[in-house]
Amino acid sequence: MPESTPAIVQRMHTLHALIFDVDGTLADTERDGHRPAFNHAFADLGLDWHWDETLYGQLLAITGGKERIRHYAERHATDIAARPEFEVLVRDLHAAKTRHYLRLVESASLPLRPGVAALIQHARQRGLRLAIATTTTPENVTALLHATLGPDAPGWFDVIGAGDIVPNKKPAPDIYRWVLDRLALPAENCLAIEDSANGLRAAQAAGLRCLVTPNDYTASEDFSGAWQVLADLREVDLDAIAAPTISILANISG
Ligand code: XBP
Ligand code: MG
Repeated sequence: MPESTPAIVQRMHTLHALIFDVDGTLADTERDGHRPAFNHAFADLGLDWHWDETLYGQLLAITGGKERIRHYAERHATDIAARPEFEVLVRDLHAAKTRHYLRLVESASLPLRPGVAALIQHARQRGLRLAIATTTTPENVTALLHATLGPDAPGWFDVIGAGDIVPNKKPAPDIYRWVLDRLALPAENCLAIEDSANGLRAAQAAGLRCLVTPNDYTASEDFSGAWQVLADLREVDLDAIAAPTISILANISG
């Protein structure tokens, strides 16, 4: 063999876990769930704020409900944002909103998106581990899983990473790194499933391949670098996803 034949160093990766985003991925929760819950909370606390579908779509650029309230007030209600007790108001608004959202979820008015339940069941049958990495409040996750997949469903997920458990929300990678750490798995053995550019960026920054299933609010976003972009999870070929992949680590000249 010629002296300078490069040795190709390869590494096989097998899929061990699926890491699901929640809002917009598991279910279309934003327009008809979180948005009316915010509006009910504004009314409860005597504010004349109203987030219609168009405005809410713009506000979704800001992840995290408390962060979204703060962002809105600092631009559209500066007098209120300037109050010394503004942070107390944000906390009270978000607590009220979460109560309204949980009632909506528990009324089973937010179904899973197509293909989600089947993929979760198929992944469990194949012995893949499941996890959640979301910006939303933890009790919103368990309530949605309970309402759509039954009381045992939260226990199917080895790790549920949600909300304020990390300092920086998506598109920062914090929540995905937190979940990978608790799964005790390297990123290359996992696949993230997202609906938005913020979520894709967070997964990418954590070194994860990311499958994107856009929804009405995110359809026009930039999904550059996504591993796959599918209309919904009915199109997922789990056999293809779970097949070992090879990455070329280096070409080392002899
Ligand atoms: C979506 C979000 C969340 C929800 C509102 O989370 O950004 O903030 O819009 O939920 P993801 P909270 O797509 O990561 O699931 O009010 O509880 O934050
Ligand atoms: Mg999402």
